[in-house]
Amino acid sequence: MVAPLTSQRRAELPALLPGWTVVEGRDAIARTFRFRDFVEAFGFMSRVALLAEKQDHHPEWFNVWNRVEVVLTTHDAGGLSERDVMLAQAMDALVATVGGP
Ligand code: H2B
Repeated sequence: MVAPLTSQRRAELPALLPGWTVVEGRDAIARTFRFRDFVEAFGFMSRVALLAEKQDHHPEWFNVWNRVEVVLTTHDAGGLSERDVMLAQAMDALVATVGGP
């Protein structure tokens, strides 16, 4: 079992992850990434997949051409945990180098 995010940490989320929103009706966060084309979008997904596997923490995501819609939550915590914050920050850092929004 993974510890859920504390309420103090939740209050920090907007500042920590400004590009992300809280999903309505779920304890999860979401962000839509847009790229120049499919190859860039898929390149991003490939990099994230390797990270996710290393962290043993996997995104829910949906891709159409240049768009990647990501939802993060921790199934083992029944909601958000520090693992989601870490993966979201890693994705944000990746788009800064791969290109994107
Ligand atoms: N990913 C996500 N998003 N949440 C989890 O709770 C989770 C995961 N648990 N990836 C991992 C795998 C778990 O199922 C394995 C057994 O460690």
